[in-house]
Amino acid sequence: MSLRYTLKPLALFVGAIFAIAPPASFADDLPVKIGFAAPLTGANAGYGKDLESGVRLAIEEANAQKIKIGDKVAQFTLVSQDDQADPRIGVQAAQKLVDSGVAVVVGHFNSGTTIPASQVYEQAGIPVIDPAATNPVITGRGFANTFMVISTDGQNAGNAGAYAVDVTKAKRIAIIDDRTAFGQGEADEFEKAVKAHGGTIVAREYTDNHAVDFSTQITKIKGTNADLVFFGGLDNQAAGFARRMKQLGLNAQLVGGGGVMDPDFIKLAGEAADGVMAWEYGRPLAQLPGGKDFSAKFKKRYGEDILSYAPFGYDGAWAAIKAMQQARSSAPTAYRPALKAIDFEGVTGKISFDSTGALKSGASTLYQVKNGAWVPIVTKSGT
Ligand code: ABU
Repeated sequence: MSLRYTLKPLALFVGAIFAIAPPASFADDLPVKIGFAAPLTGANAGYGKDLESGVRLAIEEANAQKIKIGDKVAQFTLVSQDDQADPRIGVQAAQKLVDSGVAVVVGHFNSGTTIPASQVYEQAGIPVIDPAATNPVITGRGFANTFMVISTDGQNAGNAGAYAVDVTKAKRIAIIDDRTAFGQGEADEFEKAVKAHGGTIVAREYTDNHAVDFSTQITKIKGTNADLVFFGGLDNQAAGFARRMKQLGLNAQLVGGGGVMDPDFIKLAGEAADGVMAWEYGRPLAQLPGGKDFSAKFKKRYGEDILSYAPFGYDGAWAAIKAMQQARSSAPTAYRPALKAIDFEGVTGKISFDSTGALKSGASTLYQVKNGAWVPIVTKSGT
């Protein structure tokens, strides 16, 4: 046998080894999947995509910084699921994320999907960091794997109720909600606070989150001579409600809870937007130390402005990354204690959790539409 024939199989074998073995730098990387779930289609898709953009930005930055987890450079990848704002699909999306081996989930957007989906994560032992859903039940069940980087409606709608009585001095308060876990939840918190501050509720009406005509409820509320109406629901319905209030001559102060203060409300409500108030979670981004930089970074990356909750998605992803870095592990059992004890200055403010996983020191801000723009009026700090 000639040397040529002896060496050929050896060369093929060595070639095959190099073909399948990744370069040393990749072999030393630690792949870490970060799950994300929110509505990416349907009426709430704008919120979901905005949140996803915030999470992706954090992941891209962490990869660029070559964050080390233990001795390895972490390679974070985003695994997204569209929960369509539907509780049943939300549970399926959560199970798909768990099955795909994510180390953490940042999500969801709706309280109605987050409440059942967080049970799936709890059973699987995978931490979920909620960047947007605000029903107090989310962190009220004593789950070890549920964390919130946004204030709850106990704080936000609670502030709204106290302010309506103590500062606006409303004497006859009406409430309408969309019967979702979010809208009804915040309306309940608003009502509790109004009553605790000695205010009077003259009407408690409801609609559903697909309704476009609010004539019946507005006519009833008008009949009570209400001077302030709280709307528990999201921006597009609140805009329709504001327009119809004006058409039917209900001259009361309209106040929204979270999810109303976004640019679409003003576009959709037109001139009926003027004077409307809304309570939003956190402090105005432009007033926070990293807020302006974050807005500029977001615009440069995506070519558009932040819609609403992207900064919370960004902070949620960084909370997980920092916890893994500190624990030197991406295994949930190993990094969960570090996540519970996390304490850092995010773009939305200080990120640290109380014993239930809720954001410590969450704030909320009252905005009002003036000359076609949302203007911050007052910020209430959390405890
Ligand atoms: N928190 C604003 C809207 C999302 C939700 O809680 O359903």
